[in-house]
Amino acid sequence: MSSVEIPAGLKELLQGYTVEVLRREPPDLVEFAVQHFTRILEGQKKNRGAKKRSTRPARKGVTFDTVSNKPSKVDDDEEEEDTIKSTTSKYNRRVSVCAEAYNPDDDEDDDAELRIVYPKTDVQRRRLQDACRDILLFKTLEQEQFSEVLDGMFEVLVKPQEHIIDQGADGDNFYVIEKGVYDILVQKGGVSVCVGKYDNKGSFGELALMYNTPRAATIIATQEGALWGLDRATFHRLIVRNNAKKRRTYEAFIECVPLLKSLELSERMKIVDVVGARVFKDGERLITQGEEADCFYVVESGEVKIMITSQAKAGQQDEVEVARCSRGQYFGELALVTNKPRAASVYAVGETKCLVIDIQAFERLLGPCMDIMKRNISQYEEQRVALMGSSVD
Ligand code: 1OR
Ligand code: 1OR
Repeated sequence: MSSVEIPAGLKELLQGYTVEVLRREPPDLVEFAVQHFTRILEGQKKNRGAKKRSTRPARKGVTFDTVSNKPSKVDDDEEEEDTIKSTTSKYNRRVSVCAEAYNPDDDEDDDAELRIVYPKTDVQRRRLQDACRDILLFKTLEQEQFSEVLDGMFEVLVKPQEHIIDQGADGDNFYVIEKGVYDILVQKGGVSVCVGKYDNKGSFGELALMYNTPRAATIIATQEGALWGLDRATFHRLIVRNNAKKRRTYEAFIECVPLLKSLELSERMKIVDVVGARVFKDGERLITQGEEADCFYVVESGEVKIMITSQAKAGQQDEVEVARCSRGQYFGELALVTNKPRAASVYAVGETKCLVIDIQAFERLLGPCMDIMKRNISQYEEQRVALMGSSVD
């Protein structure tokens, strides 16, 4: 049997072309192919020249004029890089793109990269920024990378009952929710079970892109909604690569968080992949008693104080400090475990940095630590009685 060797780069080259065809929907595929590959060739030539002048790796891209749909150059003095400008199309969400093997330390050849910019109106950009403000995956990005993420996002409007993601499918995009409610369904014993929902905030679709795995759940819109998508290649270039840095930064810290000791190293690293780092000013409130919960915290530096409001005599409200947490300790688990509102308010004491995990990742990754958390939770009641007596509500 004769064997055929596939030349290095062929797959990526053809996939790049396919992705652009699906995005741009050109009327003439052959003419578009000529333009597409000519631009790549020119980009490579230019890049080789740039490399001779500088040892800094340069990213390469293709430029589209949004209006004429013709290629045009965008000068970027600083970066010497070209940019794809492209409008969104219905195909953006369904482009099935390559399967990069997951290797966070893999420093791919930047030459093959395309930087995509979806032009946005001021109003769209503001809405996008609002939607992305609390997205944990973006919380460890440098400002420049974050701007590139925003540039690369495209708007997706969805209808009730629309399947945004189907379990088992290939991963195409990562999504940030602007509005809408989305059910999370997982197949259990051949039956689709609703295991949670996203309610007008959050993000999903990162797992298949991070680990090169089939989609782990089905996501269905329950009402009309709006999402912002980020394609696989851009997600890989900006988020997955940043994860490699995140792992190096947090590896030592996460190893010494007592709660996580029982986890395998790989399980701890999966937590690092999805955490966000947030810094709080002295006195800032991180959690408000009585509110709905959507995340869990581990203190990285500084300290927090836990305050309980008791409905004291004559309707007066008294906030009493009941505990403090410092480096390596966690809080915010109680409401997630009991599915109740927050039992206490939490404030930063001095500037405090916390790692934050969203409720879905908490449920997915911290199951093995549940016994420890439940044991500690059972002590809260004893401590409550000891601290505040039985008159507290
Ligand atoms: P994805 O790329 O695999 C489906 O596509 C997305 O659903 C997934 O990324 C997550 O972003 C999101 N288990 C797996 N994926 C989940 C889960 C989840 N929740 C949301 N997603 N679990 C539910 C936890 C509430 C665990 C189920 C056993
Ligand atoms: P949460 O999600 O309810 C507030 O948000 C967090 O404060 C809570 O999770 C715990 O992680 C943390 N009672 C209730 N919550 C406490 C307590 C506590 N301590 C820490 N938290 N008590 C502790 C006493 C040492 C009982 C106080 C009356």
